[in-house]
Amino acid sequence: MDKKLKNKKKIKILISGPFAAGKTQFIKTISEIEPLTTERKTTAKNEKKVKNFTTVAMDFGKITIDDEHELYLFGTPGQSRFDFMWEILGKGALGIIVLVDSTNPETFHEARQIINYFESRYPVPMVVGANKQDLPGAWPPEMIKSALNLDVEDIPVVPVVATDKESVKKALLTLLEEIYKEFG
Ligand SMILES: Nc1nc2c(ncn2[C@@H]2O[C@H](COP(=O)(O)OP(=O)(O)O)[C@@H](O)[C@H]2O)c(=O)[nH]1
Ligand SMILES: [Mg+2]
Repeated sequence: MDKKLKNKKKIKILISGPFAAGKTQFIKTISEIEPLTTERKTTAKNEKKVKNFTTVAMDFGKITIDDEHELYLFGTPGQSRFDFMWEILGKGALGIIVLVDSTNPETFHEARQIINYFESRYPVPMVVGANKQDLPGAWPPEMIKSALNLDVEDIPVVPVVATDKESVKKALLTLLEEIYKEFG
């Protein structure tokens, strides 16, 4: 194997957030490899109305940021009945992006619970992605910041369109800046 490739520093990032926030999409958009996903047919009726497939274990994708660094993206399942996976996937993560569907305030409470979970279990740098900013009725990041009660915490809330590569890249770079601040 190419020595340079072998020596690339692997940075593990978690992509979390409620059901249908856009986690699988986010990883699909940016991954250089065909992302591994574990989507299955949605069974719960209320979830089926939102989409037909859901992530049951994880999504996985990879992106090279420069000659020395590779990001490994692990998407968590959204529903809390799968939260045992959060614990497994959280191990060794250097940062977390919590995606929120900006058009669906009903999910904000769950987003806040996910943030609480990772703050207590895996206190690493976090960025909240206010996703689906391309859709009408999307709450702006500042409003989501207040709704999630993040005003006093040092967690950036950035606008995201998970279907747009540049937007996904920007969110990841914001998180990397937070990671560098923390770990140098
Ligand atoms: N318009 C729009 N649709 C999005 C965006 N991100 C995700 N979606 C759609 O929202 C739905 C849920 O996304 P998905 O990635 O499956 O959510 P997950 O449950 O968090 O993995 C899918 O139909 C996506 O195509 C976005 O930024 N804009
Ligand atoms: Mg998914």
